Amino acid sequence: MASIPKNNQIDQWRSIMFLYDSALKAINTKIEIINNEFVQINKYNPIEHVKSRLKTPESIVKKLKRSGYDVTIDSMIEKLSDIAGIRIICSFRSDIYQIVDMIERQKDITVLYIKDYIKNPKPNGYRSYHMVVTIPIYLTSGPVETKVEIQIRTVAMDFWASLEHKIYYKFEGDAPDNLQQELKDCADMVDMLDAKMFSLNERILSYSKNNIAEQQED
Ligand code: 0O2
Repeated sequence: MASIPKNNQIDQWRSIMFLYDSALKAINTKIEIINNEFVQINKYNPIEHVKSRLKTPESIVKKLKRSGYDVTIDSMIEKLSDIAGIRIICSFRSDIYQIVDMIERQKDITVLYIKDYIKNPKPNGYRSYHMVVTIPIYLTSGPVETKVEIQIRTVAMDFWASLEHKIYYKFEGDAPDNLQQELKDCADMVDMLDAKMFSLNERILSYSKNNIAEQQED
């Protein structure tokens, strides 16, 4: 196959990244609306914060090489699902599944696949809910379905994942056994903390409801 002239590749790269960037914007807006609707219905804010990012060219090349794929724009589009990534950080585990449900009900979002690392944590202790979705981006030439990876996790899970990520890269994936074991122990503590915070919150909510009911009876 004849090689593509360099400026064509640059143009192709720019057009592709424009699509991913637009998809991030579209999903971010949807999440904001979902959050606002949630606040209206449930009277509290389930989302602590949202982070979004486009994967860097270095990170794209590294991942393609690590997975044994060709380092080309076509293989990046076909094989990588997390070039556009959004992370939604929630207070409680139960919020995660409500948000997932609200995302799944959006008519223009197609869920390609999910990975529920909360129900099935990774052996290292990683917990998070991953959805790979597509959303149409309307260009003058027509709609282009564009992939976005949405990661949803609690504040505590996110705290753990950031530290684990740092250690993973520091030791290039080969951290000493004792460090890996301590991280796994921390992941179990994070899980316990999430469960405790959830039950505490439930008690606080039922206390407020009972208080209001008692005040109305008086
Ligand atoms: P980076 O450097 O964060 O971008 P798929 O995307 O489904 O085709 P993949 O990448 O194996 O294949 O999917 P998976 O398991 O859903 O992982 C996607 C991303 O989730 C990773 O991207 C990480 O950001 C995060 N992740 C997955 N496993 C772990 C883990 O054990 N620890 C931490 N801290 N994060 C994890 P990248 O490109 O691997 O890494």
